[in-house]
Amino acid sequence: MTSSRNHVKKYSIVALLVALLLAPAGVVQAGSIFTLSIDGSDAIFLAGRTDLTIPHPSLPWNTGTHLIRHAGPTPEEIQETLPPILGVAPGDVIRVMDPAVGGISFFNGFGAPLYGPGGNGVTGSDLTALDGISGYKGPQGPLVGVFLDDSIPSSGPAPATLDFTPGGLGTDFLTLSPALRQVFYIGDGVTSGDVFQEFIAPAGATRLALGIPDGFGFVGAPGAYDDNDGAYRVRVGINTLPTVPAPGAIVLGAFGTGLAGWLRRRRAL
Ligand SMILES: [Ca+2]
Ligand SMILES: [Ca+2]
Repeated sequence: MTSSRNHVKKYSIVALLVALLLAPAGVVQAGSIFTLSIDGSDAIFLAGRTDLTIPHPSLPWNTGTHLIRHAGPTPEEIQETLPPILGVAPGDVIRVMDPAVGGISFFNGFGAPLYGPGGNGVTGSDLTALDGISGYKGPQGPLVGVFLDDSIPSSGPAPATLDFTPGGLGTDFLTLSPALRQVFYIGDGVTSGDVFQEFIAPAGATRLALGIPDGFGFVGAPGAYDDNDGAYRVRVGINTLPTVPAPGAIVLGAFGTGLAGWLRRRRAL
């Protein structure tokens, strides 16, 4: 009897997966939660740039598309990385949880000061666009996102730069509907009242990239990633509230490895 019930359960799961796979594009799916590790090298301005070959850290970028680097070697000699990407559909509601695990260094030298997804301050960064990806204006070095379609954002014009300083949108909005290729502040994912902020995927969106906006003094042309080190972990809910994973929860693939590290660090706190 138990065995038969288990079979029914397995078939139900298979049926659910098949239904999800067969669902027409553009239909909002049931919610999913992901754990992502964001590295200091995850350059938001390289979102979706699978056309690029990122030069060795000891070399400058060639002419054309480039991120500015330090003139000489940095202690870290970090090579920029393409930011991690999640699949989304138009109308999806994205929420992000900051479980306060890890931190990112933006300056020469390893370790402190380390910043979490909230970044530093409420203003101080004003970065220009790179090819098809918009600029960024707001707090220094926070977690940011950008929605993409299936194309490579290798050419402009980039959309307008959103202003997340107190004189603009600020960082305490409840809902935000950015355009494709328009970099947006995520921060720690909640308002000052501890309410999850909602980021709505625009028409045409198939992907969401999460990363870091950096530049010399956090101003001007994007770059200065080559002295960033460290990482932090966030939980991303698509059409559902992100939650802290329960110990022993079923996890799949690389996600499981990340979760194991996350749990280890939690226990160490
Ligand atoms: Ca830096
Ligand atoms: Ca550093």
